[in-house]
Amino acid sequence: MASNPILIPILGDQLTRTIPSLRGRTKDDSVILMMEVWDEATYVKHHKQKIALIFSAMRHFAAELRDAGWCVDYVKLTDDENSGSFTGEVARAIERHSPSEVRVVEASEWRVQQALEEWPDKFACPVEILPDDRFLCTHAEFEDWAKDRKSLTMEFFYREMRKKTGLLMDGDGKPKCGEWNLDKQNREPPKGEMDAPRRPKFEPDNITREVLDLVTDKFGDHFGDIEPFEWPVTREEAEEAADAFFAERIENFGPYQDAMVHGSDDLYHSMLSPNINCGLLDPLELCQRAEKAYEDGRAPLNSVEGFIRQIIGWREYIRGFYWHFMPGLESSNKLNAQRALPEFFWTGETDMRCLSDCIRSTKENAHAHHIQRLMVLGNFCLLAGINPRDVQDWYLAVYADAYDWVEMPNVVGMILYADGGNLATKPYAASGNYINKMSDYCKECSYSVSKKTGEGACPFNPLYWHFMDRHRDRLSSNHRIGRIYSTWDRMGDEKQGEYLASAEKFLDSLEPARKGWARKEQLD
Ligand code: FAD
Ligand code: DLZ
Ligand code: SF4
Repeated sequence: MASNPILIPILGDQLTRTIPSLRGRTKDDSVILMMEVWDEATYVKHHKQKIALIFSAMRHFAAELRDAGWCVDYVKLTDDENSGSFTGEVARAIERHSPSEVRVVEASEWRVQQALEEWPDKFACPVEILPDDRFLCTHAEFEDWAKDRKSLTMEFFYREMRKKTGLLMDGDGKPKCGEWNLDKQNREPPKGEMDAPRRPKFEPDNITREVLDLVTDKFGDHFGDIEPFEWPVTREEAEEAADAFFAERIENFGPYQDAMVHGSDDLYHSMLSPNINCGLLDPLELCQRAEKAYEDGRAPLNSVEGFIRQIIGWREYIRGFYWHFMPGLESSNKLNAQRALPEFFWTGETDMRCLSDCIRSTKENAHAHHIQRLMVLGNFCLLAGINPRDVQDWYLAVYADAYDWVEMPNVVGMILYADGGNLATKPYAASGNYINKMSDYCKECSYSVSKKTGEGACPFNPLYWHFMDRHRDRLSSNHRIGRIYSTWDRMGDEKQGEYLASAEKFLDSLEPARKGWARKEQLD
């Protein structure tokens, strides 16, 4: 080992063997630093499985690097001198190793990047912060695309990314089969029970078992079940999960992307986001595998295009959008939503069958699929006027794939329209009809989806009109949704009054969440 090695901190979502900070380095000139720190584990009270997944994946990653001959300095959460923060741990590591330089890849989150940018002033040795090239679109490319545009429509960004990657393109710059986006073919309601093949389960090994005990001991008051813990925690396992998706589920991924079935938590989704986001899977490689499935005739174009669009379209766009609008995005509340998140988001105790099933899946798996997050949980928060701070905290805490670069634009922009329409051209607001069409939830719900107002009516029905009515000033001029006001006006005062009174009665009945679910209670 060199007497003044290069110190390479690797954060919990940078578990990629080809990460830029390792490139060009040798096992003899570098020390890799990995840190389990209290600050990261508690800035919101993450779901127990999320902490377990990250700690276990970090410990396995460190073990693999050591097996490959690298020197890894691994700080465990319970180590005596652990300072509890990235900055504190890098400072201590500098004392231990006297490095010639610190090399780190930029953080994915604003909060952490602010801390990293203070390191050059804090530490006596040089600090180099490298771009994260695991994303396909650089910050500069996104800014270049966004500048001078009136609206940042994802579809146009996505086309640029198709051209850049060459995915599903024919030779002369045109999309394969002549169309960029086949979303219209991807809106099938569920058919019967839909016995989609389940994702593979991974039995916890000794490293994971130790982490599960640690999480139970230290984070017992956090939301969510710790067991069964089935997530992949190594690259090998994550690849096995991806193999199963490409072998068994991608074929039906497209058509049933928006379908919801009570008790069926995976359906045809890939369930790969927690592993992509912590670095165990490469997003571009996954898209190339999807394209290959199409070329080999194993999956139809609408499924493959849909999957690729989610990754090189939505995922990349969301990341660019986050950095473009931070730090203001975090506090945006253009609809002035002030209601507290209801307690049932944490307990699952509600008679609304759709919500209780989505919250159950969230609690059991630290996961819910996209349309559940968007059109059930998100739609409810939008219509009920839940304040964006509470909603952000909830989504950030409860999902194994949640980091604020991806959670925040989805919450603030996509579900709450709290950014005033920079991300979505209209609010994703819907009555019970939509949920009934796309799921089997309503038939056994204690509310009636066909009843519009009064006792026993599906709460989404009056909430929808209450939302439209209270935001008329802003929404009536929106070309995608404004026409709905002629339906509202045709109802007349009496019918409108019934909708508004039903909604208000329901809203008054909501019990606000007790403090301490999402964040530790502050002592006065
Ligand atoms: P699949 O349905 O198999 O989709 C494939 C991949 O596409 C996903 O793994 C993911 O990487 C990507 N993707 C799809 N939609 C989006 C999107 N809107 N934004 C970014 N990536 C997308 N995703 C997260 O990774 N982390 C989050 O914290 C997160 N928070 C969300 C909050 C809300 C309110 C909403 C509406 C969506 C959120 N999403 C988030 C996006 C999406 O719900 C999840 O990526 C998806 O459910 C993950 O499951 P999957 O891997 O089976 O996805
Ligand atoms: C989410 C998370 C958690 C719970 N704990 C840690 C940790 O102890 N150490 C670590 O390196 N990373 C952790 N992470 C992921 C980080 O929050 C994530 O890497 C950064 O926030 C990226 O900006
Ligand atoms: Fe949800 Fe309404 Fe359907 Fe019940 S009736 S499951 S509350 S949409």
